[in-house]
Amino acid sequence: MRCSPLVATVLSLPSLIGCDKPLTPTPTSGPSQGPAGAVTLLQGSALETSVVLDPVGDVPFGAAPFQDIVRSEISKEGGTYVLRMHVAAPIPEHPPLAPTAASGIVWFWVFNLDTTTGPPGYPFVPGLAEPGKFSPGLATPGEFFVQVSWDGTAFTARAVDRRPLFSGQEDIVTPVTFSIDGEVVEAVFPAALMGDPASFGWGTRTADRSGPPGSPSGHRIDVGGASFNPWPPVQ
Ligand SMILES: [Ca+2]
Repeated sequence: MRCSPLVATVLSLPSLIGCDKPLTPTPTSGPSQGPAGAVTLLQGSALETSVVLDPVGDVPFGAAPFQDIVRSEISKEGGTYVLRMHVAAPIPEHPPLAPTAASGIVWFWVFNLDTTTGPPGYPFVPGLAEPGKFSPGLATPGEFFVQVSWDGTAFTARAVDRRPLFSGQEDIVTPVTFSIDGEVVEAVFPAALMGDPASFGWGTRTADRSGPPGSPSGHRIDVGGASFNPWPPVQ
């Protein structure tokens, strides 16, 4: 991978925290309830929002409730995407790492920019297709993703553009602004970082990581509703 010096444009939201700053999660109200998998559109002044709900308690491996996705959301305001994920319990300031998460925990949003292709390689091992574990075809055909990670010491967040992998180049990693507030994980990135496509599929995942990215050691914990949901949101 190679890192981009570009840092995400930040909306003027008081809850946002720079990606290199310590986090102090605080409780918030519970997530909105509704039928699992529903996609709704909330449209106001220059704001588009897509919301997808997911059941509580559908995580394997005895995973913690703070890895259980219950609501996923993306909004676009101007040239900026705001990503939110509600989980079933507040995320601790120092989340404990289960054996399947010896190297960390990840909350992420995946973007499928081209439904006919999927880049091979990072962060997945080409050819790995073991059920329940990551594989190029199973877990993430998306060309772009944003993830908030806990490695046992610190939280970080980054956007990963996997499109260069199509031509044998390295993926592009860019730090992004994020926050954790109780049950809500939020990340912000400029649409230009993804090429600002008019339409795409998006979805959320949580995962355990027991080895470094690219090793056959990831376990998917939860998928927020359908693997991919339409953007722009359906009306
Ligand atoms: Ca869930």
